[in-house]
Amino acid sequence: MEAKKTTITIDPMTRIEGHLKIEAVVENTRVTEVRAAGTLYRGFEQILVGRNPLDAIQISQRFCGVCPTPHSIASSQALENAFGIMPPPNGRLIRNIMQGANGIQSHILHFYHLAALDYFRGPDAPPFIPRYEADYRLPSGFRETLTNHYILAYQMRLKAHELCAIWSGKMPHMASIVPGGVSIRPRIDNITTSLWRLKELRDFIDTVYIPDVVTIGEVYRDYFHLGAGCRQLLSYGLFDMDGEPDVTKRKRFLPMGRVVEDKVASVDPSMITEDVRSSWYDSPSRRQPTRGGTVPNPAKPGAYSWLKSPRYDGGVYEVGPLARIILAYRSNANPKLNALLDKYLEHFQVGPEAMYSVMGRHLARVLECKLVADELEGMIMQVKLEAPVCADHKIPDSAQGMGLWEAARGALGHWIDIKGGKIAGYQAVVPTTWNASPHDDQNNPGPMEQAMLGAVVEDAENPFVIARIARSFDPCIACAVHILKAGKSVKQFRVL
Ligand code: NFE
Ligand code: MG
Repeated sequence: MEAKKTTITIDPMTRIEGHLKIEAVVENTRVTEVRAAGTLYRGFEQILVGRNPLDAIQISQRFCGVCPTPHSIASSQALENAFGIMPPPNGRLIRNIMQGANGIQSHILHFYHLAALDYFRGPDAPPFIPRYEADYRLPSGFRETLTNHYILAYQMRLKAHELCAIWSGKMPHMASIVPGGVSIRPRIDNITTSLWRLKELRDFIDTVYIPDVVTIGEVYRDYFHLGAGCRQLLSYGLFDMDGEPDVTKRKRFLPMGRVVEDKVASVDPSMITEDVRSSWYDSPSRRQPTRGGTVPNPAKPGAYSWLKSPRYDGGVYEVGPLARIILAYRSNANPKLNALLDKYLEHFQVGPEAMYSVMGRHLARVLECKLVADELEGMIMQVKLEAPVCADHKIPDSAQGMGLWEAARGALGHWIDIKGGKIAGYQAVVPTTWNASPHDDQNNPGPMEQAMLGAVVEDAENPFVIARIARSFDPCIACAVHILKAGKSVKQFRVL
């Protein structure tokens, strides 16, 4: 019998950040080919060239309104690496607090305002309609509860934004990150007002967010066995715990490393390259970010995405909460995390391998949120009122620097090349570039593309399974210049 072959296009994918298009070939209900495309051009790397290096911290934050905090930190770390300085303990701690607050805000945003509506039917009123009809399995009583939590989650995000802004001046886009540390001097009221906001957030995570993820996980247990992806994980590690200048040796609360075939491996930043075979760029392929280029060509034959394909030693790697949590778990880096994850694996009657899945990503995200929120209190209490917050710097005439950090969505790297005291080159390799990357030079699909292969789509007119897999990665294709082609054709949109 001839196979029934259909191509499904979801463009734009809604309830994510930025502009993502998914094209999936379905043969006899199974997904056999996927192309994930970033349809928004990010021109920031060129905008930075020729400017004062200090501008990078402010401009690179504008990559995105959800994750300005990690961009400003990665950028300042790249500058510090180039200048040969490190922040004093107070500067390091205050950055960790801002990062923690931003991560908590981002995870709550992703679960309640982007992903949860994949699993529960919201009220029959905007913004909850129009919606697609999926297999909404929760008993009807949960509809009201989750709608209330959806609204409560906005208030919690406000608290998390405030927790960050107490130290950053404002959110989004922060004023206080500077090379060598931060520009805010701690006062007793910064500390006390941070603590009570954190307490409310911790209560919400413990009594609302975790139980809601567990409730959804219980009725969608099959999603622990769907959307595995590439099963290779990469993390640069979250929160600096000491002032070691070499980032690969620095102690981090969640470690730097990789997981390959369930074994832990180290990270050598020189193994990171970006392929552009499938990307609309004419710059050379498989270049390290220190030598990378960004030369757009929207007419490039065979290309289908504005995202490049970051690879580690040529291999495909997933980044994000799943990578951080499984790497920490496999490295026994944090006994509290291992106990927490074991408790929920037992609850769901699955092994750690089931974390490579749609529901595994949601579970990793909420457990990380708890772990980070619990850890922040100690960091806030360690801030010293009279101690320095920043090291002095001098802009060198010529230098290179690298900042490796974690954003909510995963491993984030900024690379700067300074010549004549100005930015000569700037490359950022962001989490969603890894996760939503297109096919690479060896034709290997990116992590999200791989996660969709083999998925069963019963109704090509309503491919909600593909949307659930995409959203489990919390993709963000953010913040740059649209490329528009004027023309008469009217595009057909499927909004999921
Ligand atoms: Ni725009 Fe971001 C995060 C970064 S993108 S949200 O988290 O860096 O992948
Ligand atoms: Mg880049």
